[in-house]
Amino acid sequence: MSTEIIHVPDIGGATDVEVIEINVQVGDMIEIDQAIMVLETDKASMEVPASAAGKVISIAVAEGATVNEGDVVLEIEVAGASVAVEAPVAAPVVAAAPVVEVAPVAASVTAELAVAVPDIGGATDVEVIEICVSVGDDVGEGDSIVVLETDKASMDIPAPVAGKVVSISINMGDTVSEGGAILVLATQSAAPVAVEVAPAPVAAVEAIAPVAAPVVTAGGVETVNVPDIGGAEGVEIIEISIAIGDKVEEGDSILVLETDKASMEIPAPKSGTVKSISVNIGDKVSEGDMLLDLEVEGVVVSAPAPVAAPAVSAPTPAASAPVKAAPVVDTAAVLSTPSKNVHAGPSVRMLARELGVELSLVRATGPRGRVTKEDLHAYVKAAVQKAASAPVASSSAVTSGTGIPQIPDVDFSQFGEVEIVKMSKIKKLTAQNMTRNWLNVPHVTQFDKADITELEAFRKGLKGEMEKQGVKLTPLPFLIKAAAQALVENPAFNVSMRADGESYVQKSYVNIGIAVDSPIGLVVPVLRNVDTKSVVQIAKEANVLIKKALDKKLLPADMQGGCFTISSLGAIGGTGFTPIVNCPEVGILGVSKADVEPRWNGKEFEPRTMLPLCLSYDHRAVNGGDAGRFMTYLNSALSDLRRLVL
Ligand code: CAO
Repeated sequence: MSTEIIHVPDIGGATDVEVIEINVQVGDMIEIDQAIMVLETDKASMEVPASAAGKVISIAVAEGATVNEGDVVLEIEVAGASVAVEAPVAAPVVAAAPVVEVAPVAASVTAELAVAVPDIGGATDVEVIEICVSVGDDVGEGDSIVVLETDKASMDIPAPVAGKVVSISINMGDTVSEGGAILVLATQSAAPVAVEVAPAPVAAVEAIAPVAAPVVTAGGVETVNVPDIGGAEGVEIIEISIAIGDKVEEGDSILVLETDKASMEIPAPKSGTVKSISVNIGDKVSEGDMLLDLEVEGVVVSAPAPVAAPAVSAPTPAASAPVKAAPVVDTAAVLSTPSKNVHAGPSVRMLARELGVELSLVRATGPRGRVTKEDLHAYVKAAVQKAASAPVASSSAVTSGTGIPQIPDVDFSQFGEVEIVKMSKIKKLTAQNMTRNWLNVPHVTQFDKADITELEAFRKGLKGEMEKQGVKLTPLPFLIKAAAQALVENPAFNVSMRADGESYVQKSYVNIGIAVDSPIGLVVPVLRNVDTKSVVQIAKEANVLIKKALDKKLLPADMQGGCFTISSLGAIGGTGFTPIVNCPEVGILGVSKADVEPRWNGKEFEPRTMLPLCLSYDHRAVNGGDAGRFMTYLNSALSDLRRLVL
C-alpha cells in the first residue's frame, strides 16, 4: 500500500478557480480518470479527473474554495504497486451541460475558425438584421451569432463551435449568401489538430417561406394546406393567428411555424372567412398538411394554386398565387395574445417564451423595429429590479407596482442643510401598509359630532376613583365600548373582503384595535371580545396595551385579529381628519378633540361638549346606508350612556 497525492492539473493558466462540486468522499474507491471534482471559472467548468485509482483517505479542499494548478486536492491509498502517474494528466474535461467555453486542456491549442454563411436553401443576398456578438465575446456552440432575414423568414445562424470572436466581417444591413464570411472564432482544442473550418454548419435554414396552398372545394370554400416549407418535416405550429369566423386578407398571417432555427409565417393565400381550423398550437406539420378551410371572397378559384415562395429555401417553383410580402411574424411570446406585429428572430422569440415575456411589451431597438436579445434582457432586468425593490422599499416602490409614476428624489441640499434619516422598520411597514390600503380601498369618510356632555360629566366623576385603582379613564374606553356595540348592531362593518373579489368574511367576534403613537411609530394593539366587557374592564386592558406599546413591548399577537380600529387624536387637537382603513378591516373611526359648543335645544342655545367623529370605510364592503346607521348608533350610544349597558 502506498499513498498518492492528486493535484490540480494544468487548468490553462486560470488562477483562483472555484471548486463548485466535490464528487468523492473519504473512504470512496475511485478509478483513474474518474471525475473527482468540478472547477468553474466565469467562462468554463471543468472536471478534475483522478490521476490514480485507489481509496480516498483525505480531501484537501472544500466546495467554494479556490484552487490553482498544482494545489493538493486529494490523498488516496493506492492498492498494490505505486501507480506513479500523477502529473500532467489531469486534463480537465469540459463538463457536459451548460459549459460555455471549451475548458482549458492540458495541451490546448488555439486555432482560428472562419465561420461562413451556411446552406441557406439557395437564398441569395439575404439581409443581416442582427449581429448577436461583438469582437471579444465568448460564444458557445450553437449560440446565435447573426440573424438573417428575408421578407418571409428570419433565421439564426449559430456558432458551429465554441470560441472567442476575433473579428466580424459583416455589418448590419449587409446582404449575404451561402459561403459569405461572417466572422472568425478563436477556438481551443485538446490537441493540435486542424480545426475544422467547416462551412457553417447549420441547419438554420429550413427557413422558408411559404404561402399556404389553397385547394378549391365546393361552394367557394378552399382548403388551405401547408405550402412548400423547404422540405422541413414535422414543423411545430407555434402560433395560430386567426379564429373561426375571422375575416382574413390575402397575405395576412394565419399561423406561424417554427423550427429550432427559424420561424416562418404562413400567410393566407386569399382573402376570405375562416370556416374551420384543422390544427392546434403545438401540432407538427409538413408540406401538404391541411390547415384550415377558407370561404374565399369573390369568384371561386378553379384550381389549386400551390403558392409559396420559400424565402430562404430553394427558390420557389414558379410561385403561383401572389404573395403579399408579409413581414416576418415569427412566434408569439404569449400564445394567447399573439405578438404578431412584433419583429424578432426565432432565438429571441424562443427566449421570450422561456422567460414568459410578452414580446409586444419589449421596447425594440433593433433594425426595422426588431426586438433583440439585448432588448429582452433589458426588459427582464428592469422587471426583476422593480420586483426586487418593491417589498423593501417604502411607499414609492409600492406605488410603482401600480403603474403610478414614482415621486422623484430631489437633492434638497441645494436649498439648505439636510440629513438623510433611516426609517425604522415600523415606519417602513406603516408606509407600505398605508399605501397598499390607500390604493386598494375605495375610501369614504363620514363626519359627525357626538354630544358627550353627560359622558364627560360621568367620566370626570369616576376619574379619581378609577385612578385610585390605577386605571386612567379617558373618553377612549367609552368609544371602544360604543364602537363594539355599533359593530354588533351593524355587522356590515365586521367583515373582511376576500382576495377572490367574490366573497367576504363575516365575523362574529368583536376585537377592536387602538392606534397608538409609540416611540417606534404607529402601532395598533388589539383588545379582544370587547362587546362582552365593561367600560372599566376595557379601560384597564387598554391601559395595559397602551403602556406596552409605549414601552415597545408589544408582541405580534397583541396586534392581530382586529375587526375595527379607533384612531384618537383627541388629546392632541384638530376638528376632523380622514383616517385610512386598516386592512383587512373595513372601517376605522377617527376621533378629534371634543370641544364645548353652543347647541340649540329648541328654546335656547346651551353649551354642549361635542366630540368630532370621522368614520372612514371601505366602500367595497360597506355602503353609505350601513355607514350612516353605524354612525348614528355610535353617536346615540355616546350621547346616552344607558345604551352602553344594554
Ligand atoms: N377630546 C378631548 N380630550 C381628550 C380626548 C378627546 N377626544 N381624548 C382624550 N382626551 C384627553 C384625555 O381625557 C386626557 O385628559 P385628562 O387626563 O384630563 O382626562 C388627555 O386628553 C390625554 O389622553 P391620552 O392621550 O393620554 O389618552 P387617550 O386614551 O385619549 O389616548 C392613545 C391614548 C394611545 C390613543 C393616544 O395617546 C394616542 O397615541 N393617539 C394617537 C393615535 C394616532 O397617532 N392616530 C393617528 C393615526 S392615523 O389614522
